[in-house]
Amino acid sequence: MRLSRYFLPVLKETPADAQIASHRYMLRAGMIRQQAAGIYSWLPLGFKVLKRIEQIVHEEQQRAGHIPMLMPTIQPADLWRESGRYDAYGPEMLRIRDRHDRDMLFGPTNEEMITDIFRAHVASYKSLPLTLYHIQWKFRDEIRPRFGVMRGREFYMKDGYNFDLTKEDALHAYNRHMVSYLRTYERMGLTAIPMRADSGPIGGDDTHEFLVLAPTGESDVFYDAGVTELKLGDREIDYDDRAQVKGVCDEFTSLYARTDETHDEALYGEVPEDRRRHGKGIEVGQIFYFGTKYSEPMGANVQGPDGAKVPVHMGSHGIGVSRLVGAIIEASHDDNGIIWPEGVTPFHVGIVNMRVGDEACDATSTALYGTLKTLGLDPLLDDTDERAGAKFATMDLIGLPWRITVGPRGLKNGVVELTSRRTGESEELSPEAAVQKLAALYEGHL
Ligand code: P5A
Repeated sequence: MRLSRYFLPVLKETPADAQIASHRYMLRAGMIRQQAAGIYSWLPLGFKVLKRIEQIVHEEQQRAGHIPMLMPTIQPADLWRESGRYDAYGPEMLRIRDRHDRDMLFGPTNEEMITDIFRAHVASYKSLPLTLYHIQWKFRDEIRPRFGVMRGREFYMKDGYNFDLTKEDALHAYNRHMVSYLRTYERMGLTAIPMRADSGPIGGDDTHEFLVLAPTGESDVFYDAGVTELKLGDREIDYDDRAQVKGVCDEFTSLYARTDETHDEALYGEVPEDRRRHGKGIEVGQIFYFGTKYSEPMGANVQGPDGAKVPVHMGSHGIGVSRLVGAIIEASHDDNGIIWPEGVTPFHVGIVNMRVGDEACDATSTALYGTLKTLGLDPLLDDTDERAGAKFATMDLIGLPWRITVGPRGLKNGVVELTSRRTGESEELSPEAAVQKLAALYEGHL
């Protein structure tokens, strides 16, 4: 993309009502615009990051064997009356009446709807196990929407639902989700720690939240410092291998890590004192096993191997896709702006043409731009006639991990400058060497 033709409405001023870095930078970098409390438009730069995150979520869900689909945002109230949640959900549910006086709602989650789909089309245990998921907008009329996309009213969620014959099978689905989530967050450059939590309006006793540690997080967390060292890395996972998947879950959940909802002072006291930590975290996902809570009242039964009809065991599993944009910024920024991890950056590299109109600068910038694109990279070329200082400030603000600076002085010696946004370190390279280096850096991220 050429910056001169892009839509990047950056703000110079710090918005007064934005209290945390991610909200400030998302507004200043022209990523979002608030349209009503907790409701945002995603401007092109923000939309690009949202889509990169969504793509990683899709890839990791499908790697785990889960099947994508799409359900609507608007749901009939009657489905929720069947499960008993229409009244139980409370004022967070946005209730709507259509022109025929039918009660509808803007879905805050989809347990009822997916259970309805399942009961209409699946009758035998032979169709199990089954995990369906979608990525769709949700609405929760939060009492205090705040911190930008972190606690929105309209927000984008990946929600998946597993259907299994037995509790044991459903717990494997739970474990599979835990491992796939660990991989998903790691690909985004995040450490998200699974913590025992409370199930709230979704239900069930088994639930873990995934928390990114950050002082601006809204959840109180207590943990053994050892959990922050755990990494899934690039180990091979066979998602059908129950023992392996459970082994990974045990590794990630055996040390103490709980939110304040389930915090247990006695158990915490058993953690060696020098490893006890109490801090704040951002909840970027949650997984649940709730057995037959929805299948029983809604009649989602299958015929088992012995011919008897039994309600299926279910769980649901959510990732806060739009919240992740904010969470990643909270975890990765400095005083000058955002620092995107390579896995989610909106553009892979910014090319700053220091003297637009200079023949050599224009030719080299354009050639770099073309070559990078041919290699499958997505560069942003600053071909505007802003001053150098303003160009660098914008690049720092929008946080592309790499910047190539093309200036007349360097070109006289046949070099451009490649700068890391994270370390601020620069090196002078020939344009060809800069391209090669970037291609190598992004291997595995394309
Ligand atoms: C699991 C999927 C559920 O709704 N039903 C379907 C289950 N879980 S949850 O924990 O309530 O939500 C899943 C994730 O969505 C994000 N989230 C939000 N993001 C932005 N603004 C909000 N108001 C908001 N509410 C929830 C969180 O990341 C949460 O973990």
